[in-house]
Amino acid sequence: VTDVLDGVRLTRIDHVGIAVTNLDEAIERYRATFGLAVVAVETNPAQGVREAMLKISSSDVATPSSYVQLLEPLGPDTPVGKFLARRGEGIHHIGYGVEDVAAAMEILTQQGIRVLDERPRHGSLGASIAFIHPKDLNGVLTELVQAAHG
Ligand code: MC0
Repeated sequence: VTDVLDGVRLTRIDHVGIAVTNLDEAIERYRATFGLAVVAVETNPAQGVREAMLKISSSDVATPSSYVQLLEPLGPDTPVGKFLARRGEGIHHIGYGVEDVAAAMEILTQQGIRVLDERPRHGSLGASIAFIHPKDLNGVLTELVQAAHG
């Protein structure tokens, strides 16, 4: 992250979030199709989801993994629940890696981009996250992910 004019530096694609109606069935489908390892299944009440992270392994050990994130809503009146009702299953958001999510949020806010969170929130695998409004990024709900260290 440098300054406002340069925008926010994205380091990688951290995950692709996919809205699903049945998490356990979706996990089995992705496992059987791609042989992905399930590294975590977590419930995040604040985000209204039960979710699984499936690791896409890189052959280069220096490159951090990226993930398929399967998202099942905890109820109809949650972001993923509303998305499923309106659009059905499919890609819900893209998560990009950043080094410093709080600094990134500040830069985007100064640029007039709508950051949906006032402060970083808890994401999968201990990450700090923030969402950007899909209408400000060409219809794609976008998440910034500062991975947990150690
Ligand atoms: C809604 N819209 C989307 C969208 N959801 N567009 C693209 N991708 C999505 N996922 C569009 C609608 O179609 C509508 O467009 C417009 O945005 C406003 O929709 P709305 O129904 O008025 O608004 P809401 O109440 O559904 O809110 C949408 C919004 C919300 C994106 C602001 O879902 C939100 O704050 N999401 C961030 C949190 C989140 O999604 N959490 C779940 C994943 P039209 O053209 O019809 O007006 S949690 C997660 O993933 C964590 C655990 C992690 O990664 O670690």
